[in-house]
Amino acid sequence: MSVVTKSIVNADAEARYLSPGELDRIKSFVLSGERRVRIAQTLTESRERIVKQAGDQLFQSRPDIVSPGGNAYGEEMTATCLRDLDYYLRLITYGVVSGDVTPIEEIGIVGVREMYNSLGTPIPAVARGIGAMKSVAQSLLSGEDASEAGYYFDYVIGAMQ
Ligand SMILES: CCC1=C(C)/C(=C/C2=NC(=C\c3[nH]c(/C=C4\NC(=O)[C@H](C)[C@H]4CC)c(C)c3CCC(=O)O)/C(CCC(=O)O)=C2C)NC1=O
Repeated sequence: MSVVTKSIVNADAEARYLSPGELDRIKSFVLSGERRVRIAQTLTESRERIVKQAGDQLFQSRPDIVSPGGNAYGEEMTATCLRDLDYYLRLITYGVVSGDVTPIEEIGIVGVREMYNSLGTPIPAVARGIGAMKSVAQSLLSGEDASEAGYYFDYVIGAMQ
């Protein structure tokens, strides 16, 4: 939910106008809109490159996961692993656009530890893959945009600790 939707839900629950504080937060959300959309566009346009380069970095630093017995061993499993990275990049663009981690949390974080544990997927390696996507993505963005985007990557990485 964006700060706009959230504020309206809260205000209407009390049948009141939006408070000055809420209007201030909405103002900064609106003013940062162009930047957030620009970041999401760059991430979306560069998604293949970001996922591929991050995957290469991950498999170089953790060759065990793509070796026999590894969770991402074999063409199909490796492709599924890259697909998961792509899923998280997509969710990160949702977060960037809405200025809120809630969509990332609801779609990709709730229950994720249990899921990966049941699949035998090493969670620290997933976190490392997200970290690699972060550095590739940040290399494609200007300073301020890179740090804004970094916040959402860090949120996913933190949730996987
Ligand atoms: C949008 C929200 C969402 C997420 C996050 C998601 C993840 C997800 N990853 C899965 C599998 C998987 N995920 C991985 C990922 C990896 N293995 C590794 O060693 C690496 C560290 C890592 C890649 C970075 C692999 C290899 C599988 C297949 C495991 C198997 O079938 O045994 C599965 C099981 C079903 C399937 O194969 O599709 C789910 C549900 N699905 C969703 O709908």
